[in-house]
Amino acid sequence: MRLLVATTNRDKVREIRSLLEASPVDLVALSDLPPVSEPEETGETFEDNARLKARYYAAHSGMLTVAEDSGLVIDALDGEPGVRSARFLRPDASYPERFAAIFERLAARADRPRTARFVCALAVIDGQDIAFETTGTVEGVIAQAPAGTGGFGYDPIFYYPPYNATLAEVEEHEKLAVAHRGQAFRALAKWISALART
Ligand code: ITT
Repeated sequence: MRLLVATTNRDKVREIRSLLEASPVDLVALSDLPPVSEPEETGETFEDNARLKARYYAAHSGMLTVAEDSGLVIDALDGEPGVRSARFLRPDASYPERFAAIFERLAARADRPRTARFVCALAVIDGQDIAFETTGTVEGVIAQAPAGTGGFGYDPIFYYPPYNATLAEVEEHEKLAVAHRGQAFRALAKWISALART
């Protein structure tokens, strides 16, 4: 079974390859196919955007395709950056700039809790149809300052209380064991195993 992993984000590709390492599938990356422009992520939910991306790349490739949409939801900022996590502030803003903007906005709402979650909605499209869907989330707190050099994106400001560390301060396997993408792709791995047995 071949499965197109439809993401342009290299950090996601690395995590997904590791999470599906033991699954009986041949993973194909977008970089293995002729280049196509990226779809516009017009959905208002992670689930809508995951379906939209998987449908788009499945139509282009003719392959069984998985896509995921993920991001950081901060309660005190009414869910921002949310589905706009990759574009927050400006599409080319650096993460330190984004962290500074988040800290500033949180400081203006110091009465609110700093609770947050990472969300990963995953969709598999077979032809036109949704073959499998799942959503993973991990609960945490926005740190007082960035810490750690591992992971990617917002990991340095995502403090995970059970580890007493941010997700950028732990080993990759420790992040994958608890985080949103790990949950979603482990559910996908179960679905693949069940399919492979039929
Ligand atoms: P594709 O759409 O091509 O998959 P993308 O990076 O644009 O790539 P998203 O629209 O799903 O993907 O945006 C995800 C953003 O959410 C990502 O760029 C990070 O800013 C943030 N994010 C998602 N998962 C994360 C994680 O595990 N750790 C830190 N930040 C994460």
